[in-house]
Amino acid sequence: MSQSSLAKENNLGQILVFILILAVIIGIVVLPTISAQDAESEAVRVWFANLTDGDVVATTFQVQMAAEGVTVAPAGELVEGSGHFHILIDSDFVPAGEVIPRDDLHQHYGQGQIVTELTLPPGEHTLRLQFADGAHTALEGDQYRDEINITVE
Ligand SMILES: [Cu+2]
Repeated sequence: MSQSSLAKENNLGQILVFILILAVIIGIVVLPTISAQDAESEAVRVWFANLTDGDVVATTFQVQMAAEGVTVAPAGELVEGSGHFHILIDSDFVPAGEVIPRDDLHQHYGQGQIVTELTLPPGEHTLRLQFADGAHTALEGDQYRDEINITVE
């Protein structure tokens, strides 16, 4: 083996070691930071706590609402990361940025309630849970929504 090809091989070895060290640094420092950020943005969730899709319930039934990553608070004040629940009965979600209407099919829980009772006529119904800010404005993203189909007997 000539001296010049030996020198080339040494260089290649150094480059490989350098790449390996770089990969380890990325693995230790960069990737956990990225996944921690993901976890943070995924942490918000709202859902019907005591009902699941396909449930059969009596005409009058209890509904429990749960939230994770946001604070349930009375309406009136606009506080980042907080808001209140709405149950939409057989009605589509309100688009993000729009104010949730107030009528029989759009129930506001503006005292910060997390449990309520509904009375519905027998048949199949779709319940949508929508979390909105202190001014009743629907928030962006599926994490602020839940949807179930139930049968009322
Ligand atoms: Cu509201």
